[in-house]
Amino acid sequence: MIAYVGIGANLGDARANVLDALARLDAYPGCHLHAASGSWRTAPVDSAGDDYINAVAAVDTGLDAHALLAALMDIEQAHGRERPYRNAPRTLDLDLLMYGDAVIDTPTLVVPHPRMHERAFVLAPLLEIAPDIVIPGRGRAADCLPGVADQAIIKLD
Ligand code: PH2
Ligand code: MG
Ligand code: MG
Repeated sequence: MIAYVGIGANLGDARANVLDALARLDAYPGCHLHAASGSWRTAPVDSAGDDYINAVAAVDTGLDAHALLAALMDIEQAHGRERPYRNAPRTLDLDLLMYGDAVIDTPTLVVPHPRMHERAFVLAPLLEIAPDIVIPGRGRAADCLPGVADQAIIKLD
């Protein structure tokens, strides 16, 4: 199964944290990194603090969606993630964006991520590694880009 994971950080050495998250996803039991976007500097959306560094990973995994979510939380914890309030600045945030073409709606996990189609910091890196991807229930990710054109993002070298 190919799952797409959104990676974000805006606390500490955010750029290094994003790269470390990619390495940890590749090393995690039952997961392999299939593809990774570049890093993007993005203005905070509904959130305070510094600009974020964002990326998206495609993970080839034998884990089911809930086990993968637990793996993501495990990796966040390895970076000392704290949650003092909603959308607080964070050392590392890993969001399960898509799990194949599955539609999942449980109290602990909603897939596709309900806001991914309205966030440039998700769509731009996702389209780098999956230009033709369709978000179940939303349509082609590329068609969502015009709706987020006002959000400031810059691809880093
Ligand atoms: N994550 C959020 C809220 N706002 N803004 C940017 N630019 N990047 C993020 O990763 C992000 C955000 C909640 O997880
Ligand atoms: Mg998030
Ligand atoms: Mg999160």
